[in-house]
Amino acid sequence: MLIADLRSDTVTRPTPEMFEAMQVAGLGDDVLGDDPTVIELERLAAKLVGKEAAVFVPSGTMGNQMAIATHTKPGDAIIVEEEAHVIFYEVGAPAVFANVLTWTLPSDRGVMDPAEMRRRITKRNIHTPGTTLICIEDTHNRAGGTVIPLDVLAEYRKVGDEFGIKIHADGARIFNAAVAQGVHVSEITKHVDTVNFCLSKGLRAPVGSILAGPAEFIDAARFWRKRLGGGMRQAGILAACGIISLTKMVDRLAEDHARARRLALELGQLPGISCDPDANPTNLVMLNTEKLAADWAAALHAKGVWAMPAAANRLRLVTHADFTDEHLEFALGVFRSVVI
Ligand code: TLP
Repeated sequence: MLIADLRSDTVTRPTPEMFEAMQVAGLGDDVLGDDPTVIELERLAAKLVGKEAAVFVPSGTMGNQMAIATHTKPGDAIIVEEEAHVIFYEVGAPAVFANVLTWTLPSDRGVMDPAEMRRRITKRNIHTPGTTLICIEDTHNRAGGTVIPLDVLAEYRKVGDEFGIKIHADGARIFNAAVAQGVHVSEITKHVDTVNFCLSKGLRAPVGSILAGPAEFIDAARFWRKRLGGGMRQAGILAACGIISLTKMVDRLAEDHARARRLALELGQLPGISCDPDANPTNLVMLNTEKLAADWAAALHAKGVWAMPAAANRLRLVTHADFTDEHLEFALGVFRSVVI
């Protein structure tokens, strides 16, 4: 039976070219700093996002937490959107590792208001923690893969510069944001000090993320990677796939966006479901369900369509390279046939 796995873009399997690249990759010991394929990936990644340096890390979660811990001191405050991945899905890590306080801000579909940001910044004194980092998420996962407009990013930069506060982007899907806006990724990353992005989502690598930023920052972040147990040895095997991700997998993200739009347009017409396609501009589709999303997920699963609830009445579908046109037609048919 065909399975349409829409749980996440993390489910993509490496391509035949990736398997081949793993076999022939030059290897060393990355903790000792001499794995040539990791070095090549880090150089390529840094150049792509217009930063001095980059470090290859096992996961996006680790990249984000290394960034927060490197940018801050225990007891500092950071500004972050209230439904951001670092708040919602990283198991309280900012409190555990960096020991920071989080000022969480509401947003309009993942986009925080720069004026509100300015109001929430605190200066360190005998009572208040100092705010030392703004953390943004682009695309925004829980908001439905939404994109932060470039002019808003420029406003964030102004706020950061005005208060001497660094900006970190959780850009797990930043290439989706770039493709959706028709710009080179560096047009986004030029507004932030550091960026974390995943190779293992829409870009199809089996494992791995990149944290990029100023050389001195990345040197310091490497200590956090080791401290968190993220030092990898012959990591060139994985980096070889990451190189293919960055050189060959970016443009095809437009296909995932087109299939997501079809899902949003057609499923939003079904009884008991609503969805605004314009609110889901990339590869994530959030369906508002009258009945419980968990009931939808169970009924769909029984028929070969896998999806995860994002909230009680919100079902998340994520398109990716292993979700083809055939899967799309199949999934639409299954949705039409399900009775909740
Ligand atoms: N997100 C996963 C789950 O954790 C929810 C998914 O399936 O979407 N930032 C953002 C915005 C993310 O969406 C994710 C993964 C991460 C960071 C963390 O990446 P990993 O899973 O590599 O730690």
